[in-house]
Amino acid sequence: MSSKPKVIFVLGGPGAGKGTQCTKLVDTYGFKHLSAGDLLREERGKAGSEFGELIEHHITNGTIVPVAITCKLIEKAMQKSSADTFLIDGFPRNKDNLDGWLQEMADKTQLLFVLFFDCPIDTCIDRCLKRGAAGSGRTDDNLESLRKRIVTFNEDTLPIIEHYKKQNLVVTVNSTRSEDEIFEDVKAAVDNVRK
Ligand code: UP5
Ligand code: MG
Repeated sequence: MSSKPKVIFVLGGPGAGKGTQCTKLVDTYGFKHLSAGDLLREERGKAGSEFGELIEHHITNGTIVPVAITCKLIEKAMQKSSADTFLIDGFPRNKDNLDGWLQEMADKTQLLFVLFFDCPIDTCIDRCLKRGAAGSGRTDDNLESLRKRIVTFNEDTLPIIEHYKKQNLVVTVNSTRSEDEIFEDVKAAVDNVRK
């Protein structure tokens, strides 16, 4: 058996429920959850970070931060943890991300599968706007940023999901239902690869 850290990529449009379902997976299986977006927001907030402005620009415009920055943050966070399985949430989201991961991290990890939360655009927008109205503080929970995030998802991230579908590595979960109903499918997907 491989002793490399195991990885599950978690993908889906903005507000599809990636973070919500990852929290449930952490509670049930003890995986380590690494949201690439959270890592970038944390780096943006660090005093003196040389990447703060660049990250903020990409986040509000719904575009994607260069992989060298994101991949390094993920690698550092993985090194800090002793978990054997990592949920990498919101990454890889374009070809630059995928190429960077393949170059730097693929050999050091074992990809178990890609969990794809399939969510209609209207639901994505609705959830993120509600979260913004409830005081998320996220600079991209507004209609203007959301429209851009959706375009980026359709144009740049869907091809990555297609790439992994060709390798039979994608489990698609309909994420319009209740959190608990969705989680039943998520657990089944995880249990299936751990058999
Ligand atoms: N909610 C969740 N599930 C629900 C359900 N079943 N029914 C009803 N409501 C539900 O959920 C969103 C909201 O919906 C919450 O209020 C939740 O309660 C509710 P959440 O679980 O937070 O969804 P998630 O898919 O995690 O949404 P998020 O907004 O985080 O997704 P994004 O992919 O847009 O955001 P992320 O943080 O990953 O990235 C943000 C930006 O960072 C990107 O646009 C990009 O600019 C940058 N980025 C990079 O450049 N590179 C990266 O690798 C990653 C990010
Ligand atoms: Mg999230």
